[in-house]
Parts: sequence; C-alpha cells; structure tokens
Amino acid sequence: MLGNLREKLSRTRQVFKKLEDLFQSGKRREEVLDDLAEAMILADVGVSTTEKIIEAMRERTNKDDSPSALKEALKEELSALLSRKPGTSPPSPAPSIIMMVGTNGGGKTTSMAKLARKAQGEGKKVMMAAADTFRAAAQEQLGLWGKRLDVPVIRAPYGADPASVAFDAVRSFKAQGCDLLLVDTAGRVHTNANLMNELEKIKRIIAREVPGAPQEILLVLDATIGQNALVQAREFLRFSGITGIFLTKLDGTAKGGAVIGISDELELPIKYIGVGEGEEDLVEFEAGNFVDALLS
Ligand SMILES: Nc1nc2c(ncn2[C@@H]2O[C@H](COP(=O)(O)OP(=O)(O)OP(=O)(O)O)[C@@H](O)[C@H]2O)c(=O)[nH]1
Ligand SMILES: [Mg+2]
Repeated sequence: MLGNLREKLSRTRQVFKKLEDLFQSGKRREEVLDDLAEAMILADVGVSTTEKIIEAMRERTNKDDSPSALKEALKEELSALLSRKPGTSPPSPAPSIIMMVGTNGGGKTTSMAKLARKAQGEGKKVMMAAADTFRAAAQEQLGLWGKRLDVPVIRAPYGADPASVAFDAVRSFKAQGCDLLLVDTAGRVHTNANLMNELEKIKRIIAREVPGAPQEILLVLDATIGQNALVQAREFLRFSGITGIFLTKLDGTAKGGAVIGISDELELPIKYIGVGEGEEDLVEFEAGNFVDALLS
C-alpha cells in the first residue's frame, strides 16, 4: 500500500528527493532550513505554510542538530500539521448520503465512482444520483460508471432541476433500503452565485427527507493546479456544510506539496486522495502514510 502510494506520488517525490541529499549533507541547520524552504515552495506547499513549518522546525530543533535530526523534525511537523484537523471522525454509520461539490473538471464524478466502488467492496448497497443536469454529457458519464460498477443511477433530462433529481434519488434510496447514496453535482452553472444556491437547495432537500443527511459533503479539488486549488476552495467555502476535501490527480503532478498547504490553510480535513482515473485509484488519506510516502 505504502509502496503503491509512493509510486503514485513519484512526480511529487522527485521534488522532495532533493531533500534526501540535503538531509545527508554536512550542512548547518540554517542552510538546511533555507534549502528546505526553497524545495517546499517548489513543491507548491505555499509560502505561508512553508514559513510556518520552517519556524516550527527552528523551535523544535537546536542550532547544531544534524541534517538527519532535522529530517525527523520535518516528518513530525508535517504529520502533526496534516492530522491536526477537526472532523477526522470514523466513517459515518449507514445509511448515509454523500454529496460531491467542486469546480468543473476537478474530478467529482470520477471520485464519486471510486467511493461507490469502495463502499461496494465493504458490502454496502450503493446508489448514485446524477444531480449535474447542467453539463450535457454528465448524465451519460455517470450512467457509464453505473453500468461498469453495477450501481443504479438516478438520472434526469438535461436542464432538469437538480434538486428534483436529488429528491427522486433520496426517495428511491429509502424505498430500496440502500446503505449509501452518492450525489454528483454540477461544476459550473451560469454564475457562481447560482451554483451556490443550487447546492444549498440540493442539500436542503436531502436534509428534509433524511434527518442528519447529507452526512458528508466533499469538496473535490484538483491537485495539479497546486496553490490555485486553494483559491477555488475558498470560493466554495461560501457554501456551508463542507465536511472534508477529496484531492484528486495526485498521480500526475509534481504539485503534491499542495496537500500540505491546503490542509494548513483550510479548516477541513483531507479525507481522500485520487491517484488515477480508474475506480480503484482511491487512497484514504492518512497523514503518517502520506508523509512517509513523500519523504522516505
Ligand atoms: N490522473 C487522474 N485523473 C483523474 C483523477 N480524478 C479524475 N481524473 C480525470 O479528470 C477528468 C475530469 O474528471 P470528472 O470526474 O469528469 O470531473 P468533474 O469534476 O465531474 O467534471 P464536471 O462534471 O465537468 O464538473 C477526467 O478525465 C478524469 O478521468 C485522478 O485522481 N487522477
Ligand atoms: Mg462531473
């Protein structure tokens, strides 16, 4: 598992690999910290998070600590930063409803299929709702995933009211006694304000039909855009109730350091990462594993 994650993160690892030489060098602490800061910024960790980490390392270590001691300090610092998040609760009990939100093309539909696959593997009865009625091919795309995974998909005509799709889906979900309903949403409508209203409406209908639901609203962010993912995330924070982040496309990018900046700057846990286009390419995010995959 760790080996696999390492391989998937290989492009980001290349950036961090320079650190290996650094940690084996005979450099003084201040030189190591300078080089480290530079590498982290190159890896898209972000300036303010990088500064925060360097400062914390300075406090945590002594002036004449060896580079290898600094490496341990960095690992501890990163693990602490990545796991110090609210909401890292155990998975919610079935039946539950998960809503996927995020900018267009970020990977919502694909990530949802991955979650469906995972739940299936746990023996759960899954249903998916195509509440993206804005993009012409969205219904078909989810329909194809449904066929491939053998998961029923509640669909609607192009341009239909997404909240009514959600309504129909929740009714079927209850009637068929499913364990998990995954709700896909559009990445873009006419304006951002429209999108936020649409999401609120979907959420309201779900909550009205199933008290306590949606148990999870995952904000899907594309790691390949690095620091810009933060800008997108802030837009979506205007929509209330997001419970966690699903960070996609870590397999193809050297900007995996963005995980660290995003986790630091948003008061939200990173719950999953996407490492490929297939339904199995899902990793439940765990700080220690991620740091190990990056740094060893
Ligand atoms: N390499 C890689 N590609 C991914 C990953 N997740 C999604 N993709 C690809 O990203 C593209 C967009 O994915 P979608 O799931 O359609 O994104 P979306 O957010 O639903 O897009 P809209 O419905 O247009 O808003 C597709 O080509 C996916 O195969 C990932 O973890 N790794
Ligand atoms: Mg989609």
